[in-house]
Amino acid sequence: MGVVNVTPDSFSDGGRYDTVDTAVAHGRRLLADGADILDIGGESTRPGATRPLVTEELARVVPVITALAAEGATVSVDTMRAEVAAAAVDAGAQIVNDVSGGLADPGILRVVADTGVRYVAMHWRAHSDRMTDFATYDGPGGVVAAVRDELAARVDAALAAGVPSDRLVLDPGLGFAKGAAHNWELIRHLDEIAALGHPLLVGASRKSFLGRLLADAQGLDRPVDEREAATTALSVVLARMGVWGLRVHDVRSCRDAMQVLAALGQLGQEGSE
Ligand code: PMM
Repeated sequence: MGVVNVTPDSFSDGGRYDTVDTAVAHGRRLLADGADILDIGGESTRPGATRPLVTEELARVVPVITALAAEGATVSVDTMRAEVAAAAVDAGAQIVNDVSGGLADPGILRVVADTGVRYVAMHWRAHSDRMTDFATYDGPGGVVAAVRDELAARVDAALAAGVPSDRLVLDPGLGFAKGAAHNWELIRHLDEIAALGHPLLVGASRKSFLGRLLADAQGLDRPVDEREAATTALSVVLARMGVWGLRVHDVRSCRDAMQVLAALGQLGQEGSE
């Protein structure tokens, strides 16, 4: 899954594709690089970000989705808002990727149920301007048990709203109300999230826990655009763990790595998206 952030302020690529033309061109490049899905979003969720108006979000994503879906791309819309999800599906999106798992705007679950699209429910606790206040996991089982149980509750909410079970994909939400140690712990124990019985999507690409891992001798985090090799290494590990989808910025290097795995017979039958 290739990322198309139509935003002025995303942490990794904010401002690079924030017009319709640059975003569509970027989407085409990701498809040429081998993306199976384009994830198109108009709201930055980097820590501390403030939210755009609904009208702004709609104006950012709808024309880009319309253009790329018309060219045959499988599009997911990265949104927490029911109104944006509905307009995106009208414009041709086949997947709703909701980083809040239905908590930010519960009406999104009804949109998904009514339209029959696939739904990615990510683990989330609060909007980006406050999420670092919620990065505590003191209960028994720590972060893994908490994320598993909170995702199970989102599955229940989606099913109750009429979303069929086979339309659900789950995501542990790396970096969302989680510190670096939480992210690594979740990756190590991803099988416990997979045990909920739904395919998994994971977004690790260029995130700050990789910048922390690769910090220099002065303790300065590795810059965002120099985390690609670590991202690719992690993509290989995640694919071998059997995840359904990898949400990445550099599709080409991820795809190359998947081809190496496939050549060695080490990719699951469905492969990773
Ligand atoms: N991460 C970001 C945005 N959307 N969606 C899902 N399902 N999973 C993620 O981990 C995720 C996401 C933030 O990263 P970005 O600013 O590079 O888009």
